[in-house]
Parts: sequence; structure tokens; C-alpha cells
Amino acid sequence: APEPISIGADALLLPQFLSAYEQQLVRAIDTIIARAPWRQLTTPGGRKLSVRTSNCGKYGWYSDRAGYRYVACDPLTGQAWPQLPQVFVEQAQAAAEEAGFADFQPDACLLNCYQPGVKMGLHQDCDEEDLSAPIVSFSLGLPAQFLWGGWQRSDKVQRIRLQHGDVVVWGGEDRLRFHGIAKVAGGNHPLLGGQRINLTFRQAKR
Ligand code: MD3
Ligand code: FE
Repeated sequence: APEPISIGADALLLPQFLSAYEQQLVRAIDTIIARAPWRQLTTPGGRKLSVRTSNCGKYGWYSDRAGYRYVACDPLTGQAWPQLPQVFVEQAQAAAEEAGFADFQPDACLLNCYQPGVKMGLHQDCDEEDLSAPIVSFSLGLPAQFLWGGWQRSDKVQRIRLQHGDVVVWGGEDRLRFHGIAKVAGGNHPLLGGQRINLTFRQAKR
């Protein structure tokens, strides 16, 4: 496999880390989406996110007029979120370990689905209780340009191409950097067709 690439003091890109697991991962995603379908969340300000989301794990990230938060039940179905599949936990922990974060215990996995033309604006992830835990992200399907900013919204942004099978681990001093995804270009991925799916593993609660 290609060598890991440092993109910050505490952020590591692991190209093709998931290559051997892609089919297992896609099957697990299908099972999750059958129980917790993709939906477009509303922001506290009343706008609709263009990205479609779902969750698995003990907690799921949710947004509506009441705010951004982690919730233990899917408001769409009233049911608990689907459990974290074993292959998710194993690969997220293996990646975290490779980046120097021992015993990462994710209790939340946010799934994001991007169709061509969809983007995610610059933001910080600060809804988690323990900001010392890293975030691990899996990229699948169409490629995207990851926007990697600094600690202030106005800081210069670097573009990093994320491809199918790539994993990134973000922790420590890089945990609160602004980041986003540029508009996804059209295309056809052999396994996922015209979409990009990103999974982010988090420790939402202490
Ligand atoms: C850097 N997702 O769900 S993953 C998000 O590709 C999110 O769907 C993007 O940003 C996506 O919040 C980017 C990479 C990522 C996730 C969390 C981070 C990078 C991060 C938290 C802190 C710093
Ligand atoms: Fe984010």
C-alpha cells in the first residue's frame, strides 16, 4: 500500500487503506441505509443541507431547528441507530492506531452521501464532548477535493484529493481546524456509481 502522508502535525492520510474491504464496507452501508434511510437535514437556521446523511452506532449526529446535537434514536423512525458493523470498528481502530491514537472507541458514525454538484462548506467539528479523541474518515466512491483550512475561517485553505479507499485520521492540534468538501464532480464509480460516501467515526460522548 502507498505510504501514509502527513497533512498536519496530528493528521494523517492513509491512501488506499480500505482497498481489501471495499465490498464488505459497501454491503454494510446498504444494510444501514435500509434501516436508517438517507435524509437531508435542516440547519438551526432553517436551511437544508445539500449532503444526505445517516448514522450508525450508539449516537447519531442530527440537526433541525432545535440545533446540532448527537441523539441515540433516529428521529425519522423512532428507532435506535443501526449498530456499528464490526468491519467499521476494526478498520477505524486500525487506522487510528497507525496514526498514533491508541484505543480509539467510536460511539458514533456519521454517513454522508454526495451526489455530483454537492459540497460541504467550511466548518469545525465541535459537537463532541471529548475533543481529545480523534476523528477517522473513510472515503468511498467518487473522488473529492478536501478543503483543509486553519483554525480561523479566514485562514488559507489547502486542497487535498480524497479517493475511494482512502482514510484520514484527525486529532490533537488539528482536531478543530476548519474543513469542507468542494463541489463533487460527476462520474461513475464501479462500485458506487454517481456518488461519494464518506463515513466519519467519532467519540461523541465521554
Ligand atoms: C478535520 N465530512 O462530516 S471528512 C463532517 O468528506 C465532514 O464528508 C467531510 O467534515 C466529508 O463533519 C470531511 C474529514 C473530516 C472530518 C472531520 C474533521 C476532517 C476533519 C474534524 C476535524 C478536522
Ligand atoms: Fe466536519
